[in-house]
Amino acid sequence: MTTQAPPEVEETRPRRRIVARGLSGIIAAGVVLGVGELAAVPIDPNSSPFFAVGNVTVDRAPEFAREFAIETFGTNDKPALFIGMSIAMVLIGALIGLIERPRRPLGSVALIVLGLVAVYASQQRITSDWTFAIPSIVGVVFGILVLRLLIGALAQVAPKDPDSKPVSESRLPRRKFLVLGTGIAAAAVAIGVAGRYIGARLTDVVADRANFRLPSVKDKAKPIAAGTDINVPGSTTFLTPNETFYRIDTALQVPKLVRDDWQLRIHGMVDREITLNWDDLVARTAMERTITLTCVSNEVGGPLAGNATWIGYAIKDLLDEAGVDPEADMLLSTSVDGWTSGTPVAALRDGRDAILAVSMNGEPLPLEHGYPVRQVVPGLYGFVSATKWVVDWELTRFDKAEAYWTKRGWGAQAPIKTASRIDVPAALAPVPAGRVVVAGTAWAQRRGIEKVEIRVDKQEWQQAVLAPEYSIDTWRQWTYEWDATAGNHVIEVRATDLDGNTQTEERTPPIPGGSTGWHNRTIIVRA
Ligand SMILES: Nc1nc2c(c(=O)[nH]1)N[C@H]1C(S)=C(S)[C@@H](COP(=O)(O)O)O[C@H]1N2
Ligand SMILES: [Mo]
Repeated sequence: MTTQAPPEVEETRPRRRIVARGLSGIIAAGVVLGVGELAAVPIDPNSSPFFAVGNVTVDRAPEFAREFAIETFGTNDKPALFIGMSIAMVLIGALIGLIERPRRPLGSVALIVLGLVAVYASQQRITSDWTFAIPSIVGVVFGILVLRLLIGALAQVAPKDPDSKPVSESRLPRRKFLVLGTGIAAAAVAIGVAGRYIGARLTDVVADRANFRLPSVKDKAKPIAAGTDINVPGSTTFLTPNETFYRIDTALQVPKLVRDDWQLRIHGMVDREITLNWDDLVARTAMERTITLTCVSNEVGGPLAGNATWIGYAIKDLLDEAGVDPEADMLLSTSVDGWTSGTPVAALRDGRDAILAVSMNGEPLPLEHGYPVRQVVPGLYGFVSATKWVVDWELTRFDKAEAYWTKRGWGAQAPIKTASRIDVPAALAPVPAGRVVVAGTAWAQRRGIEKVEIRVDKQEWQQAVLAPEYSIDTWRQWTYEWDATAGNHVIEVRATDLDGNTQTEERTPPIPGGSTGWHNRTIIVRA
């Protein structure tokens, strides 16, 4: 213990010391992530400690947390997760800085423990091997070095600390700390950004996609008849542009799979195992179909459905080529990032247009929608059918295998439930009294929509005017002319499918097999 008079720093600025310690920890945590990001470049984008932990968080999130995230952030759940993780990192980093001492390196021990967590997380992907642990280890080694350096420099500034080195009279140590801290923080950010940047350039999937000439198709999609699109401003268009098409997946980083690296292995309960590469695939006869995709997580009235024209190859033909064992009732498909879905083999062979798609609305698949290859199966929710970035097909049985969401409490088989939605007038946007156009969409893929009914303030149900049916596998738009009087009104909608079944009024949540209930909207009508 020193008996010398402490410098002013210590007496007048005790708070600054705490802040400086906290900052040291935050900078060290930033170094772990920044270095980890760069170290991940030669291995795999998902091997960085940040994404390794993020992926495990997504895969292991309890159902209530998932529902909360979807309800609160919708399809912005990924940015929300990144922000949440960054806040957690800052808090944990600050704590690490506060408990680190030159001779009692508790913060360093905490960093090692966190490093072990990241190493564990890095091993959890189907695609990971031991090398995925390297970025976390390298990151933590650098993080500890930086933490020791900064806390050591601080100890010189604050000689009252029992562990500290002898007093230095000058203010140099403090400047040294500031320079070191700022310099290292800037370097950590630069290294992290460089890692992301180089990683993105390494596989130029963007150029690969731009160079892909779509296959020519003779088996075209049926033309879209006039009136199929109701053209009511604010209402769902018949085709959904790729830019606004909903996106749902567990991929924190969009997989970067170039066509040359793509393969589809068809194996399991088959007569002949087949592995297709890109050229094998595009040598086949292409078909084009317009099909409405729907997510099981869609709430009543929600936006998680979209309609696109897809070009691809008949899944049925590929299955026939491999020769499916009659005992196999499930196609377990796996994406390049290890997500799985289980599709009933029967649904793939009953004559519906189940396709292995390479194009969406006249373009190669957008990266977020599965480039270069995804599945599209009419009538089944996406989580049991629409595998994006698909690379593996295993023919198996529902009593033997379980896909990603089924393991997490969702259904094993999930046909799309009939749904209808009011799009206009917009919620709570006042409309003038008089003739008001109510419009929206309805879907019952594989069965088709027979009628849509509207009722205002719980009075008699009235028939809406349906747009022409395009096919039973696409949604069907509708309009209803309403003579609105001033005041607040509640409009409800329900649809009946071509089997004659009307949507049930009973509200049930999306899990396990899709939400039910009538969509309603309160409309404010001005005098
Ligand atoms: N690889 C992969 N494919 C996936 C998913 C996923 O998480 N990973 N999600 C599925 C779900 S739940 C839906 S609803 C559809 C959504 O497809 P879209 O994002 O192109 O709209 O993709 C399916 N395919
Ligand atoms: Mo979904």
